[in-house]
Amino acid sequence: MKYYLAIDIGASSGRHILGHIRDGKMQLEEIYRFHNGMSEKDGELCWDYESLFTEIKAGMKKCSELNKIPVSVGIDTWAVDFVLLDKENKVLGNTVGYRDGRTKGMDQKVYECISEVDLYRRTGIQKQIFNSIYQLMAVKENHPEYLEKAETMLMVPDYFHYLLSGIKKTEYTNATTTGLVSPDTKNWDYDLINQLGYPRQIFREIKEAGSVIGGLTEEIQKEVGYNCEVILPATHDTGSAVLAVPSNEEDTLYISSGTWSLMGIERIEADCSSNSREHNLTNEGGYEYRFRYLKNIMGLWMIQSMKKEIKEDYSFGEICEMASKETIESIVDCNNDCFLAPKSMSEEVQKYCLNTNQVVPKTVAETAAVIYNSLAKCYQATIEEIEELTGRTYGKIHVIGGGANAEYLNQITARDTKRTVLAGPVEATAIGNLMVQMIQKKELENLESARNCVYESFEIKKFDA
Ligand code: ADP
Ligand code: LRH
Repeated sequence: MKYYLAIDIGASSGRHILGHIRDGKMQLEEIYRFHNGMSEKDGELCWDYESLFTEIKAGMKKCSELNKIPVSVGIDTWAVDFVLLDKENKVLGNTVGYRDGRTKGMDQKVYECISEVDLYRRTGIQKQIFNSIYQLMAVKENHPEYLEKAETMLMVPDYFHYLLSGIKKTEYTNATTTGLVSPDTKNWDYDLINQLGYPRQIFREIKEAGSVIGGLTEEIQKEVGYNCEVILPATHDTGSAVLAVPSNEEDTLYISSGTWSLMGIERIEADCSSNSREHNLTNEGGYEYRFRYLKNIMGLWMIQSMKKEIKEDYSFGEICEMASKETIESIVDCNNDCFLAPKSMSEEVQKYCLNTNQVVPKTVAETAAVIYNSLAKCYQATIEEIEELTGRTYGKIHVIGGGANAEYLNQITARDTKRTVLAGPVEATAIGNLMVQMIQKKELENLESARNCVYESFEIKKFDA
């Protein structure tokens, strides 16, 4: 049996999933899971890459214990965050995460170098204040010494791949989320990088998803008990997730639903027009240089944050079930920046309702109901925008990722959008990660047959409009 290991680290949790093909179907085994999140350090919201790497190795060791040694391993994580490495390959500064406030005002600094209109025309990336382009401007403004000392900029999964293999490579799909890659050349836009005054030599050669970058270092082999190839999956988690949408139909609409809700379609050409920019849609780079034309919606982060604040230890399933019994009709604008990193999510939702003269939710169930209903409304508005921009219609929505478990949200999404919702697979990101490794190793023929295999292998629940 040939096993492949996907290490999928989302903003809220990470997991090691072993995959193999049996009788034409993909089989998954979750062998390790760990928590993830940002926490404050020196007044900045940071990730803890050291502890994440310890978890990465602990999960890899599990394969030895189970005597299921993978042929290859690949890591995907959330997008936009990066490390700057000095000449000794040490991380410069705090490992600041995308929800930190350091990017405030950095958009204007960027637009002093290039107008917002030109930036979108060149990169096609939706403006989000936390994109790496704005984070790098924050480094340039507050810690120019880091940029002076930096030899390499690596995106988070590239950094972990480097720690595993000793080889520094930049994977294409995640690189596009920096806002510094050209959708035409699929390479760093060095003119843009020069215009912004970022040191061009820190941006490494870009490799396509599916590239083999090497084996494990001797030190890692000793720790985990085996050697295997390190293969670049679509290292942007959304890039991996969307590969696992179980459909080969032309007009397929998806929501990759986890910490964020990423709603959109796959297409061959990027749309960098003003119309697209005005609707704040993005063209993220995908496997085989396809594009994900989508919108970032604040997503289940709002539920996650609320869950953390409450004293009761409800599960996500319980919160979702409780919300389904409520009748409160208040709606918030999920994409309002006030929900990005509030001190208290429940209070922020309440404040929003108060300020807009709506009923203020008081209980956990009511607050969750407001959030779920607001997400469904946001999905409805986003479909309309995508249909207008693409001139196509979409009769179904594929919901993939952890959020596919949220039955109530699936029901109201079907109700509000008047579309059939097809929910699953839940572990789409890990599956997409595995698909790229399996295609590279010729276990699966190509993306089309891999998507058929996903369709055959996993349960998909249907919710009628
Ligand atoms: P990420 O990869 O961004 O960390 P996941 O894809 O793991 O996120 O999705 C996690 C989210 O899925 C949770 O925040 C939660 O809202 C939702 N979720 C998971 N399981 C359930 C469930 N049983 N019922 C309702 N929602 C769920
Ligand atoms: C989802 C995700 C999304 C990005 C955000 C930073 O996990 O990668 O695609 O926009 O995190």
